[in-house]
Amino acid sequence: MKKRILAYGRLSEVQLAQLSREFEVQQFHGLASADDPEFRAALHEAHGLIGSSVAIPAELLDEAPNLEAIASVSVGYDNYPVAALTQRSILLCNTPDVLTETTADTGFALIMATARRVVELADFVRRGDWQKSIGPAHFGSDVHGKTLGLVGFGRIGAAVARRGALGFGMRVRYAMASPKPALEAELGAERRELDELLAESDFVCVTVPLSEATRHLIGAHELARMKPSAILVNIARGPVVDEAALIESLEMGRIRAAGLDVFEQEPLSPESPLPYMANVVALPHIGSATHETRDAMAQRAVDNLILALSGERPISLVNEDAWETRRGA
Ligand code: 8YV
Repeated sequence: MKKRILAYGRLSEVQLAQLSREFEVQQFHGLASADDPEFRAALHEAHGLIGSSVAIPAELLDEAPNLEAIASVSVGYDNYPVAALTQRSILLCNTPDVLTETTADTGFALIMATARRVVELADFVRRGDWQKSIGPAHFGSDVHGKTLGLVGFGRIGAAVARRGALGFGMRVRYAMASPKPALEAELGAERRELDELLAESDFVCVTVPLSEATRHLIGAHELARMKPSAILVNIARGPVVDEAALIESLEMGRIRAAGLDVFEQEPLSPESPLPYMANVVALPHIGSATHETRDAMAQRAVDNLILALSGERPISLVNEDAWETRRGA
């Protein structure tokens, strides 16, 4: 009998057909929450899950006695109860690598857009306010030759740094990561304590994963360390930055601007002032959102799930310990 999987992410026809050859597939289009009664009921029989952007709380696992693997269409796994999954030997798979360059492109787009005030000034033209040659009130600041500080220096942080160092002649500093001698040699990057990096950087780009250790890592104290001319970019997870403290810093002119792809609440609450602030560029979590990359992520998740449910090691596995127990079992 075929194993049963629940699919709640966007998959191509080809990917669905690939899954259907192996499994009984039940699709949930537009699933907003794991609380959905139909989804909860289906969990009882499910061996695998594939999807993203839906938080799976640990309690829900009691309703999924047959679950063997989850293939998330994302690199981040803050939506999953990793310890509880490992304890039950449920494999958690993610999609690193295939989205690194695209997400770094998004980071750089935010660096450029905030520094050169691209969105604000495009709006200025759209409103018909461009009546004479612009002056210093509309000037931005240079990106090339400046100091780029990466908070987190994993795959995506390194890819942003590479763009800065090799494309824009930027000095690269990094914090919240173990020493990376190869990247130091390649990019001239230097490791700093977080406070030092914040004080030194013209652009602070947050790329660290969300965990209890990084929740509100950038708060009022950290923002106060930044130069008044500096710009904060967040392409990681909203809760890594204390949003209330950030709004206050921006309003008081304690930092110059922010480029944000992620927020404490997503979709962003209509009450949030952030999208309406002239010195903020707010994007709807588009980090990896290109046709090519989302397709590659979905394919990686499909491949991970097929391998996991046929007893083979998935390509990208978050909880190695669960694999060890399953293999030993
Ligand atoms: C999207 C992401 O949130 O991969 C991640 O961790 O943040 C994203 O690419 C989404 O999960 C895409 O399906």
